[in-house]
Amino acid sequence: MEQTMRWFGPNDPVSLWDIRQAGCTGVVTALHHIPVGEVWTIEEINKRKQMIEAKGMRWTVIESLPVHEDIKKQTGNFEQLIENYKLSLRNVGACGLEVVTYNFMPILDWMRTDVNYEMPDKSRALYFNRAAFIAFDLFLLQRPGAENDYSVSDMKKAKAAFDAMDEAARTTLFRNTMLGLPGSDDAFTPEQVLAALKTYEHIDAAKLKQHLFYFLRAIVPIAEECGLKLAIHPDDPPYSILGLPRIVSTEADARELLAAAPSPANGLCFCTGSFGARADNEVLRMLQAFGDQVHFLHLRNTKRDEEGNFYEADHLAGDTDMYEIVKEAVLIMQRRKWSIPMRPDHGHQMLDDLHKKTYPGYSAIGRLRGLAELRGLELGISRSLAV
Ligand code: DNO
Repeated sequence: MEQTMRWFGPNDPVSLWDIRQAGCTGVVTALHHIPVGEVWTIEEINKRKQMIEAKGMRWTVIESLPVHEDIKKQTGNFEQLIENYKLSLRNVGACGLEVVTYNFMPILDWMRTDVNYEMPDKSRALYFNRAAFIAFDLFLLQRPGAENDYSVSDMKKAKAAFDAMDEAARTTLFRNTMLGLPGSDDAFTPEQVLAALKTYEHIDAAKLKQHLFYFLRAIVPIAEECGLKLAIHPDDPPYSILGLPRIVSTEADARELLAAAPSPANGLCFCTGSFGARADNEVLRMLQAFGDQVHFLHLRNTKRDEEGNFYEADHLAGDTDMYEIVKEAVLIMQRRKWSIPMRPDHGHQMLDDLHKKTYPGYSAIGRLRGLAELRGLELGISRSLAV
């Protein structure tokens, strides 16, 4: 696997040298300063590319070339926005980049209720607590109609969890759930979220799928022509939240979107942590099924419980058998004769990083640990397969 780490750009507290010292040959980044929907120019792409190459690495994957909400909803000037997206792809291709990650999650990207969950060794992990999340929805966000989405017993648990929180805990919960997108310091306001949710009132999963497939049919041929590999990121967590449809959550979803625009360019960012947060996703089987269309690997592990809570475990621990996953990745790469870019997705905040301000999940040392473990695992597996 090509070893990479995500870099949020010049403002990232983790530097490109840090990434290089972690043993990466590749960097995963995006032009976060360009507003969603605007064209990425060749000049801007090259500027970023040169920054990375100056440190002896290459820009392996774009994560993300974000999709404008109007494309997801097919509102406003979405046709023009699709044209802009195509042009960005052409520019990216002209600059010699290869893999483009994006997602089709409405409004919100990932969601956690706690970004400082203390592990027994005092490192900190990201955590999704279902009762806390429902409490947020019902009592803090006060989303109209939220009570129709949960069972009576779920709501009781949420009420009990909420009653047990003091003001500070409620404020923290609110802040965590309203965190903006990874790489951004801006948080959403409840008014923004409620207003945005309203705009999805008439969009169910079937409709959102149609919009995704429409988008794919428009952009996949361009990507193919430019020698690019598109990699859609799954929903995180992989089910509907806040009444919003989520359509890249399961094996069936992935199968459908790949079939909607068949092409070597139409592929997945296979995120073991996102798919793995759902007990009915057989992550290994999915990797076996989609191996030829996996253009990017996010390796991360989660530990679920029966209540629907999950925390981000060490990379080699948790519910997903990382040995089996990496072994399958090695087999896929042998077959495809291509080194799949991989990044250790998230890591615990630990050691010196406990005293630093970093993007939740993206501190340097925890990811370095994950990467080092995965690198060793891969080496051991490929050597033993070669004998
Ligand atoms: C979270 C990330 C996601 C991912 C986007 C891709 O840490 O894996 O936010 O970057 O969904 O578009």
